[in-house]
Amino acid sequence: MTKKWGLLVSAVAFSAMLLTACGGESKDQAASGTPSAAAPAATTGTAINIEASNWKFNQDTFEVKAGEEFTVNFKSAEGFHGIGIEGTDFELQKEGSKTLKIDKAGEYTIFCNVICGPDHGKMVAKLVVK
Ligand SMILES: [Cu+2]
Repeated sequence: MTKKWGLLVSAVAFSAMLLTACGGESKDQAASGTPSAAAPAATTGTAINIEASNWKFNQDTFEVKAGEEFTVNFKSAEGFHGIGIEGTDFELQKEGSKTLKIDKAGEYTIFCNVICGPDHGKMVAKLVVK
């Protein structure tokens, strides 16, 4: 019985996610009642906080150190977005935290990996690895 209920809840949450994926308003998220997945894991090294809204990130540039683990805390503050980091297999959607290490210094593009609306293509930021 519990299992059935869990499936139903997942299905409903998933539909809500699909609906908000098109750059919907943030109030949709509250309505979905999805438990927050944002319980921040133990932070490793530097933490960068990336927040996405329609259709931009909270900063143009983020900076981390080469060869050192860092934690990315991601949140879709408005709408439903995700992030990927060019040249890595890093990805997060909606919200969450993940640790990453990049050995090679340089500039990497952070992009939105959810087709989120008309200005999806503008959702890029720079990750500077020094
Ligand atoms: Cu997008």
